[in-house]
Amino acid sequence: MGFLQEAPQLAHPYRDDRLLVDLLDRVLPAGRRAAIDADLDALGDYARLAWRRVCTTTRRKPVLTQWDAWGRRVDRIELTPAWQEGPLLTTRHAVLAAGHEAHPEARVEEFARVYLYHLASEFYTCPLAMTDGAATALKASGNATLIERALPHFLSRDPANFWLSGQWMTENAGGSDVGNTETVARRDVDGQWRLYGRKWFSSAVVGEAALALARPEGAGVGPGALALFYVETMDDGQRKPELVIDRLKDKLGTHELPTAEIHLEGLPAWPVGELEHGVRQVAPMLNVTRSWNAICAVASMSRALQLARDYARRRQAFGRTLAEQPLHAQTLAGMQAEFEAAFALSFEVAHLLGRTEQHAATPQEAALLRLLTPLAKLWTGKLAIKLCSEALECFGGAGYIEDTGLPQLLRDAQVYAIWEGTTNVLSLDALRALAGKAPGALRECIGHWLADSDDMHATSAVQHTLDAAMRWLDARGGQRDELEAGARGLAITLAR
Ligand code: MFK
Ligand code: FAD
Repeated sequence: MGFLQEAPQLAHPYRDDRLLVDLLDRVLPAGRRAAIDADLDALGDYARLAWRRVCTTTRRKPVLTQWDAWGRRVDRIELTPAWQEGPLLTTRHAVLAAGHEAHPEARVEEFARVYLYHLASEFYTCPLAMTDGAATALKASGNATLIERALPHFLSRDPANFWLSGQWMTENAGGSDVGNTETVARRDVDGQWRLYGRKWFSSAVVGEAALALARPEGAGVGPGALALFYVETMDDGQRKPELVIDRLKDKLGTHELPTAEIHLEGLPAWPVGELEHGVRQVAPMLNVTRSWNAICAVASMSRALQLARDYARRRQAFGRTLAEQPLHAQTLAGMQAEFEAAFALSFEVAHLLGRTEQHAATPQEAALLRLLTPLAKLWTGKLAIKLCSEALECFGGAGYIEDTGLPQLLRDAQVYAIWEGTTNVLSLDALRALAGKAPGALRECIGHWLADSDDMHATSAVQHTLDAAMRWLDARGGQRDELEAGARGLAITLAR
């Protein structure tokens, strides 16, 4: 046999991650820093084992069996091994529970765990994000009955007691524009609400609960008339017959994640709050899942880059290693710089989220969080695709070959920009945040950054963006359309 190329080796995802370790050393008080070390170490170990599994086994997709041998409807979903291990890993290492502890660093501690666990989890983090979002939205609703009922499960440290929650928003008629929702909520004579309709994407279909948007019967049209409902999907370990799984979707990536089309045929439901303004009520969930999305996008970039850097030291071309080739080294350095910026922005969101939730944030920080959440989600979503694509190229032809485990990084990265609000929808959301309730506080905050910056070009670009957002607030007709058409450019400029 002739020359054999060494495969890239994964460094320890926690112990060898300079960025993460430095961040935690800087942000956390010494006692807290020491307390989370064992969980992070264990999640890093698990991530390494999972990478070995990716490289040595044929990947599997979940399988839906709708009928049993005797003709009974069962809608049973067989999950991949990582998904079966999900509840144990999540609860043992307090992935969700950590984020809801009562101290301002709680979200940083949670998202450090998410960052380490995400790729190993095979997108089990998707329903985890939604469960975290549901816990946050229920807390914000102040609905004591539902909080008491669901949160002990969502935030449990015991796998036997742990529940996942879905987020049932998207329908055929509208994923971005949920005002087109067709699902109807009807009230029985005994006062029980029930949901009737079809949800077109449901990624936590194996979960035990969900928050769902629906239109109470007789309510008006449009988004303002939607209500937010809490549902449970299981009865005595069996899926409720009023929840029918039509099929699992065949997707470009996130293959291990069972994303289903479902029908609701009178599924019992409980209003989370008032019977209108459901979008307003679900917004805390959206902001949490968007923060998860940013952290998970950064985790994908980190993995792709770490492997590409390692490979550059193992692969020779034209008489020296790729790492010694100036142009290849420059390519990697450029990618690393973009990744580090995305990492900093995403963890800044985590930091601000924790401070805001624990009432430790200034009004400026709270306003900044509202803006940075869509910016971090949209920018990291796009950057993950770009960096994963570039990283695959760093392996040459090997980057295109399935059993290296590499192509999956690119396939999976494409989803970050689509779900939880597309790039355009979030660019408009960023405009809304800039023009929203606290533009003064935001401008003041951004003004402080600009005062510290010696980059004249960036300063004038940001000023231009802020001015455009303010004009958008007051604009009408064609002028408003023109400003909206530029929203993506404004958002990316601000994020950078
Ligand atoms: C592994 C990685 C982890 C990620 C897991 C992801 C799993 C994937 C699951 C999904 O994809 S779930 C589906 C996600 N769907 C979306 O994200 C919907 C995208 N569309 C939007 O975000 C639209 O902009 C929106 C639905 C919000 C538009 O609805 P409306 O009702 O036409 O908008 P409007 O009038 O702007 O907002 C209604 C209220 O909500 C307003 O408050 P008020 O009623 O008090 O005026 C808004 O200010 C408020 N609001 C909207 N977005 C908000 C918000 N408040 C705070 N934060 C936000 N982001
Ligand atoms: P559309 O809303 O039709 O958007 C099409 C295009 O139009 C996009 O490019 C968008 O940016 C653009 N666009 C729309 N409005 C505007 C505007 N005003 N200005 C400029 N451009 C605009 N949803 C759930 O509710 N629960 C889930 O569990 C879930 N899981 C998912 C899992 C996967 C793998 C995927 C891919 C999606 C999932 N979704 C889920 C759905 C996802 O949230 C939606 O697909 C997404 O919000 C976009 O909605 P849409 O598909 O209807 O696209």
